[in-house]
Amino acid sequence: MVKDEVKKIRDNNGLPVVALRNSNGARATIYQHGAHVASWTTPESRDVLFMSGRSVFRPGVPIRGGVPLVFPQFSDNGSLPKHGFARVREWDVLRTGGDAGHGECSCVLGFKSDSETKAIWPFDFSMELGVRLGEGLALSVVVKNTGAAVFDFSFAFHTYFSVSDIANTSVSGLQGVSYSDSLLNGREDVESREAVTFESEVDRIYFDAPDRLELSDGVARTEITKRNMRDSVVWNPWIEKAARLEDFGDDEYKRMVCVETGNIKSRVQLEPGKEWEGETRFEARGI
Ligand code: TA6
Repeated sequence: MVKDEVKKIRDNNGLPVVALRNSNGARATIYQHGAHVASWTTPESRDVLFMSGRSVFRPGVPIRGGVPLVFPQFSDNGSLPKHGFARVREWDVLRTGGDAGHGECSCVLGFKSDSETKAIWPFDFSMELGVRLGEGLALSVVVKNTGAAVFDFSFAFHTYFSVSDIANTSVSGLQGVSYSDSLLNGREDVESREAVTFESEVDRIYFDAPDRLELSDGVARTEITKRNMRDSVVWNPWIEKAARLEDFGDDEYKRMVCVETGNIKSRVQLEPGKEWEGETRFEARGI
């Protein structure tokens, strides 16, 4: 059996990273920059998450791949920077835990409002991201209103999954679910297909999506579950958008898909002193 470990290391650019290694052989790395889960490898050595070969790893710049955290604004739906600020801020490591025979090792990162966040979003809050690495990967988030004024926010795990070929990739579980198509100015419709497939750019927010979706690329499956989160997003940039993204390779759209979980359309409203918690889990499956 492999010895479990939780280590604080630095990446090639000197950025601090928490590296988790479970006794079952699973591994994950989490950047303090954005509390960003950058990789997750299963006990069978399957690399489940996609990371762009062109991603920039620098303070103030979002990482392209893994699990960016969207907070407190989704996309351009408001006056804040795109997808908010949580993904470009430096987080603290609050706690770490080896698996100690429980089959899970973990870490918790935290981030609080400060003068920089208050200059653009005038609220007091604290946030924690919990990462639990066991048979699968569980991510939990807690947002607390530590101020005197009520606020509302969007939150999402903007997860990039690695796929062997987008042409064979499908996301099932969304049939009959209403969505807004970001490529058609938010036009709303209902998903008619048993499985969402990819022949061009796809960028849809599914409202009140089921808590369990399945991603398949014909070689492997990943089960994506969520708790206390209402919406899901499916995104692949396809050829033209991939070419426009500076930190993304022209052909990389063939090897990734984002399946996101969060509260996007239905923003969370938090009274002073209250907290909100949500969770998403990924389980790797065979075909
Ligand atoms: O969640 C989908 C989306 O909002 C897309 O519209 C797409 O642009 C993507 O996120 C990536 O956004 P980013 O700011 O990371 O380039």
